[in-house]
Amino acid sequence: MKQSQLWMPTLREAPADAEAVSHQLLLRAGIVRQLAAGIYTYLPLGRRILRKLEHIVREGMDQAGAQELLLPAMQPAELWQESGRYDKYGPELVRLKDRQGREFALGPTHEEVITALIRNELHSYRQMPVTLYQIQTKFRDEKRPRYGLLRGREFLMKDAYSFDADLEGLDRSYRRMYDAYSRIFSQIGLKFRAVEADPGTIGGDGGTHEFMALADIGEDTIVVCDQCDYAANLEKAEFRREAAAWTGQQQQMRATEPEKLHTPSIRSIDALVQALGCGAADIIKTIIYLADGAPLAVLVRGDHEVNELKLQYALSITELHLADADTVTRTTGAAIGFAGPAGLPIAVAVAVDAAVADMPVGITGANETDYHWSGIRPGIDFKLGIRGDFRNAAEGDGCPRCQTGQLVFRRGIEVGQVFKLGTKYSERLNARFIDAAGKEQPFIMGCYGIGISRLLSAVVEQHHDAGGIRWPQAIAPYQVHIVPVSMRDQHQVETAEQLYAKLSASGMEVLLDDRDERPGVKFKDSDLIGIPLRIVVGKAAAEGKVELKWRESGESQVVSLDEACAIAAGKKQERDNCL
Ligand code: 9G3
Repeated sequence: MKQSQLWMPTLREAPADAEAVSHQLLLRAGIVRQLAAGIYTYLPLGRRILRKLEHIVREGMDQAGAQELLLPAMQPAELWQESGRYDKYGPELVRLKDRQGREFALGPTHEEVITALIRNELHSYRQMPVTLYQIQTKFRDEKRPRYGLLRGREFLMKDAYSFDADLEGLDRSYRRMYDAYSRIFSQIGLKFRAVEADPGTIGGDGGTHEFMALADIGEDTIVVCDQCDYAANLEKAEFRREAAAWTGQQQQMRATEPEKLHTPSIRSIDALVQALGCGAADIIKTIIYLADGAPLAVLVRGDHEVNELKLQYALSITELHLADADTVTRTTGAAIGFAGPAGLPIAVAVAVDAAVADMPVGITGANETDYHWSGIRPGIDFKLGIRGDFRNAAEGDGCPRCQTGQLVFRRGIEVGQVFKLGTKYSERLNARFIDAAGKEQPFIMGCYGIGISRLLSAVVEQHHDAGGIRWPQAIAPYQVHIVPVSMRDQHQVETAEQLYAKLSASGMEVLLDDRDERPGVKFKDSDLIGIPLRIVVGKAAAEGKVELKWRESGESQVVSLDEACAIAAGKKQERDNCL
């Protein structure tokens, strides 16, 4: 492709409202343009990259035995009413009426549609397992679209659905998809971790995994072991349980009776640590919740955070909300920041995290504004109430899987997710088959998503530098960027043309920068759009030499024309092998 023909409107600066690096670079490199909030056009360069991503995902799905189909984006509201989800989703579900006034939704996902299709077509266990997938535009009217393609309102997703006759079959389908995802993300060149996620509705181990691309812009906090491959999202992460040793402060406090401390306006853990010279681990943090409407005091150590999901599961709480200031004052008799377990009204249930129950003594709020207690002894100065694991994993906790690893927090962009749905949709939509015993059973389903357009941004988040994007070989819009330094030097032009013809003839995707621009502009643009291999045709062309420059590593070498072709082709050979 001649760059003078390519419509690639690069920008020197990104618009101010583009915060994420990937968003800035996708705009500056002429890859996308925004039509409306969260709604994007893929320009020619962007379309090429998207097609390569689709190709890799398609290959991966086909190799895993899944079959591609294409489902409608317009979905009759009746299906969502049958599944009970029509009212569950609010404004995020894009709704419209057809000319007869019949209600439709623009598909944010396709569980209902695929189940309705299958219930009319699959009737016997002999026809299973079957996994179907599509690559299609999804619509979700996000409240806060942001970071370009990372959180859009119209985006490209591969969504797959598996149908099995029993749970063992689902395990097999799930594992095949899980393994296919690992291959796909590796092939794309993404650093990722498959994290155990909240199993949500369907029980059983391995209920859900989320594939997280590691990136600081990521909205999800994941917990990973620094030694083994344990990884989980924060709401589900476990940790090795170890009784903490008594701190010096705790030993001191243990020796004396509880003492009331005047702590005017000292409401936070940090302020308390400053004022009392204690550690956060010496404090018993008391947080007041409304659990299904009833006040609940949750105690966690000062250096820990409440894990609300664990709390809800353990105490079978449906609605859990932090109590507002008035409720806290009504419940504890004090302003927020002075709540403590000692002296709470009997009506207030108390949930004590195991780490607090292990403390010999601690500093707590006095349930009196501007006062705290030191030397409060769990089980002596207050009843332990309901004990359990109610806290988030913390950095430095031991790994729950291997005995030596420690947990560290990372940020991740969710680029894929695999779910075991079980019969959630087949029951609601009455999708059944006849099993081997002649009995009618609901299908056992799984669903599997990859955010294809989101992948584009995730790759850029992981592959860029100050100069711009550094595309991994497998999805780069072109493989080689030939840059003649001066279009006025006939020798350079001829050499560049020769190289372009030869490499293109060998099947490579080549971009030739034939613009009559200053070298600096050409090199800046080349760094920006990030084609993996640049061949600079400069003065040395007179001696038949050109300079190869690798975008990812920055390495460069001067070689003969033939060597340049061989190396470039070899690079291509390497790519074809891995595809
Ligand atoms: C909705 C809206 C937004 C949604 C959903 C439904 C997320 C919804 C979860 C999934 C689960 C899997 C198949 C591919 C992989 C993910 N956001 N989800 O169900 F109506 Cl407005 O989409 N679906």
